[in-house]
Amino acid sequence: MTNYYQKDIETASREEIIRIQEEKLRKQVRHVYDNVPYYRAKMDEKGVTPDDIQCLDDISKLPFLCKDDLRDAYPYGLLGVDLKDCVRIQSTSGTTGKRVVAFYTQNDIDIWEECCARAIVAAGGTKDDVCHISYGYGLFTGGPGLNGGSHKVGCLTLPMSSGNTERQLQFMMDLGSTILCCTPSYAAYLGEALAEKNIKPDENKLKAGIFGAEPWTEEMRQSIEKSLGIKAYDIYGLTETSGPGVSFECEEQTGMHINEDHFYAEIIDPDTGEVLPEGSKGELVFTSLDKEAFPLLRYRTRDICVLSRKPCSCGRTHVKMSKPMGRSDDMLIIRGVNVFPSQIETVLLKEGYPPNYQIELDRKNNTDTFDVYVEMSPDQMSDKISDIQKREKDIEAAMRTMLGIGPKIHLVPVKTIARSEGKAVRVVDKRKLHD
Ligand code: DLL
Repeated sequence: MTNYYQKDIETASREEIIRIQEEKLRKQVRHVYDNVPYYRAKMDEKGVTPDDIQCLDDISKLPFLCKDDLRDAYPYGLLGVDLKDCVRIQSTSGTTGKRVVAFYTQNDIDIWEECCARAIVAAGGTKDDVCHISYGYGLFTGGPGLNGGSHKVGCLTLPMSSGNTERQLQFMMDLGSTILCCTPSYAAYLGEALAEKNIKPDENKLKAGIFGAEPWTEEMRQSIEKSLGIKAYDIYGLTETSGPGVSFECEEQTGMHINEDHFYAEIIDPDTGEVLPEGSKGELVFTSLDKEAFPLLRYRTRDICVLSRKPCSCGRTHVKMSKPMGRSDDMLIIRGVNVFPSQIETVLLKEGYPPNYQIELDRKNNTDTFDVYVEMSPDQMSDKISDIQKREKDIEAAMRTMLGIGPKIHLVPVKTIARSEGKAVRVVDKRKLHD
């Protein structure tokens, strides 16, 4: 039987969802126009007033917001309420440029935590669970968001934060963690660390994992499920829209339900900005329908995905987004060919390698070089150079078929590639240094 955290709204009819969205949208556009001069100027420039926005289709009249706007308006320019009414700040994990700083009222926090609670319940969470949270705490939204959601569900919450793998494993085993929340790359690492201690997947009490904050493939899902003996669920979100819990997977695992009573999603052509019909692949754009402190309208996420309204066997009626297939700004262009790191991950896991790899790009004699360092598992290690060389050639051929371009593969020994406790660093692009 499917459990829901907020059944009425999670299974509401389409008419009801549209009614709620339109009502909230009208109010939100007015709120933003009256309280956020930065966005009001953008609306004025486009000649749109709040009265022009009556139904969902009217949303396309509104201007977009993108990361550059957030940088221009940093830190307070997009605030929708007085600072004294805010109770929290969170920020992105970005390492370049100015970080995005997001603000929350208490009401914003409550809604955010409810969204995370929906995700935990969809992954089978109840108040009988021990929810082990290894997302980073602090400015990053992962730890605080899932922590709040876990409290709302009534789980026994273990605020582990990331790092100190030894202690993670000890608490997991001693306290009987049943749900693990962290990045997929850290989940893979924890699985590896358990195996090194000769702890078999069925010796831990974990039943489910809620993994997100970075792209991961179906192959990676299977590998984590096997190493930890769990069912692995995806969760998506971004700091700009509050954090994790914008969308989450249910037991059907054919996409993530977007919490449509709080976020209105559109797919646009990233080049022209044109809104695309359902089922098209394009850039995901979100309008937060009820955020008070940081109410972004038509925010361009840069994440490329597809939306689907096919009925779901779990009974939830909210639209589903596919796993992000990449970001319009982190798609790699190598010798003119578009490559997403996720395609490389798919090939490697299909070929039986562990999910530890790093892509290195450089430019020599005006040509891109494309190297992929891939770790072998202990049983793949070999003393025979010819064995390794053959395997490298096999992977190169599989990559060429998938990508249309062949990287140079370097098989490296176990533990050569740095493990990540948060988001994994998959790409090192040295070409930028020479530009
Ligand atoms: O990563 C929020 C989060 C925390 C989501 C914990 C899920 C779990 P940011 O640091 O602002 O926020 O990064 C947001 O990460 O635009 C996507 O490109 C990427 N991302 C987030 N979740 C997923 C996912 C958090 N499930 C950016 N799959 C987003 C693929 C994801 N990419």
